[in-house]
Amino acid sequence: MLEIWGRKTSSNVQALMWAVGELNLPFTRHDIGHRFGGTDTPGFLALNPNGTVPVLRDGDGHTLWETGAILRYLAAQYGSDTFWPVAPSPRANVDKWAEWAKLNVAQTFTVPVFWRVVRTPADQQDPQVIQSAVTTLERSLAIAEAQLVKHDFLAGQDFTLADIQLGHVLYRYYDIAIDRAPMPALRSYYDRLTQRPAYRDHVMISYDELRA
Ligand SMILES: N[C@@H](CCC(=O)N[C@@H](CS)C(=O)NCC(=O)O)C(=O)O
Repeated sequence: MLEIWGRKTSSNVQALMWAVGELNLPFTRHDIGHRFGGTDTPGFLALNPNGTVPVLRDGDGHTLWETGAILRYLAAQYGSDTFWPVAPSPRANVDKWAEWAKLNVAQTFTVPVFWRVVRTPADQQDPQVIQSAVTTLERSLAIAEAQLVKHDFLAGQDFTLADIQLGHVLYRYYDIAIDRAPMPALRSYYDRLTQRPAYRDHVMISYDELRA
């Protein structure tokens, strides 16, 4: 049984929970972080000295933090050979796109765009700064668009760990009030993700409680 610490409105927790849902794994989850607090207690800091969510423990195994490492653990332990290939070369291809999506999409979206639009009071928002951040983000999304013109998923024809790292960002990207560049293959990919039950359960959830 997986034990997970982290509020469900955290984008990193959402990536983890989406993977847990796709892999059909039983879990218990504790609401920790943001309005729930609890990340600065000695007990939690003993689990994760960074005081961040998510944290995962699988049975009697190591306590894990860092979403990318947690996802790779779950994929290696429970994923199929298409979700996380065993052979080093196809695995590295999936890993390359997963790492790329975490660094170039999630990190250029969450704080630079989402926080400025949703977690900043309207009278403190700077539309030019937001637009510039969206432009930076969309330079990376254009690379995803080129991939998705060629095949159904980010790293190839199969749903993989790389789609978790890219796709968990897209619900908020398409939901918030910004001007978006047209990217038809990305939009169609997102529409297909919204048909996946685990995506609906763990990613497409309200972020109202995060609003400034
Ligand atoms: N590099 C870490 C970042 C973790 C992180 O920043 N988590 C945020 C939520 S997405 C957090 O703990 N925020 C404080 C809170 O929720 O109280 C990872 O990828 O897991």
